[in-house]
Amino acid sequence: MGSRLVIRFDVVSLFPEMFRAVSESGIPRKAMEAGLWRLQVWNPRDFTTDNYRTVDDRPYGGGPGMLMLAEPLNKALDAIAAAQENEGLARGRVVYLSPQGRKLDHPAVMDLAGRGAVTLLCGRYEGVDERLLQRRVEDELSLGDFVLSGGEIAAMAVMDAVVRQLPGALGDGQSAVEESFADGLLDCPQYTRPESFFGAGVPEVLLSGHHEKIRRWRLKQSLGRTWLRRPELIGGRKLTEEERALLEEFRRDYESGVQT
Ligand code: 4G4
Repeated sequence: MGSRLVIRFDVVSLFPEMFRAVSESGIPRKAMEAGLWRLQVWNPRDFTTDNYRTVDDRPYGGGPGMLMLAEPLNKALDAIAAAQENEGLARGRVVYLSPQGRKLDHPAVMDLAGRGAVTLLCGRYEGVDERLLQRRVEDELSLGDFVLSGGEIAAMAVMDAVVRQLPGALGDGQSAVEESFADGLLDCPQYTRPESFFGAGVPEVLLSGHHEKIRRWRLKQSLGRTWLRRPELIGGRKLTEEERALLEEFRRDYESGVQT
């Protein structure tokens, strides 16, 4: 029997209720029902010991805002490690979502998808005491160069991206390898009914039933869009002879103003 790919996510967050957004809708919900992934959310407030259940304090050196205390986060991460061990899992990689992290991309998603357990740490306020990060965090990831009010939405984006890569997560007929970025290119334009929308039609070839022509048109559009919108992706990818020829064709069409 082949080993099924299952992931356990443990999330540390002051707002556990937010995570219903990923576990109760769409593909991730279906995948969870199919047993492909599990989620447990841990509230650092439950690991405080003072009467006020304090999770934040003012930064040494002064300045605006508050920081998350190291101690409740450390205890939450200890409890997570114990729970993972209890299930016979290797300790999950601890990932901190922050604007200072390296940019999340498809290879980073596939790396996480290959692990049995992943722990996501969500910052609030102005972030987390650096000593907790030094001691416990193994990887710092960012969705991009912008700031969110907390790491929760970034953590949900990571889980969604990872879960849809697990074998069986997408219904049959869909395949993660056929989608954008699996092959390092942007998706081609797509059309559905009606055949005319405010006078705009559908490219003839898509109505032709000629599967090989359709495949070549789609590949040409993917290459062309990637060249126009994300040229650095073309530079970092060796093209096959067919791809080189199709991109050349797209450029000639584009430079002479031909509509596809
Ligand atoms: C760490 C430090 C991720 C985490 C400060 C998290 C954007 C991203 C946070 C903060 C985040 C991203 C509250 C500023 C939480 N914002 N780009 N915010 N802030 O992936």
